[in-house]
Amino acid sequence: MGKVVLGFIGVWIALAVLPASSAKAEEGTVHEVTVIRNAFKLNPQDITIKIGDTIKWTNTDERKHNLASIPGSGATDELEIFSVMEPGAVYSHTFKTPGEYPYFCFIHNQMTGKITVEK
Ligand SMILES: [Cu+2]
Repeated sequence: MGKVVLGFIGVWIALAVLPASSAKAEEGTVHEVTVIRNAFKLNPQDITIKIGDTIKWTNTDERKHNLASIPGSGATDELEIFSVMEPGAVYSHTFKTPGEYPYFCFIHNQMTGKITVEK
């Protein structure tokens, strides 16, 4: 009877501890993309990452830039990338599906970029 109780406690402890450690293992790399000041450009413009990685955009410009997926062109039907970025704003998005994600600034259409997500 005592072993059963100890075994039960052991399983309970394992369940309590495991979610935290597996969540940590799923964390990917964070890649920085900068909206360059007074240039209407992204740096880097094209970037290749792995599934589970995060892109962190920072708007270093003094004007607002609205980043969005180019409709109908991404690896998913979702609008994966969407952020109204005020000056100084930071926007992060984690990619879970492999493929290409072209995006642009929908105020300044010449500002284009692409995220490629590899398995
Ligand atoms: Cu813009």
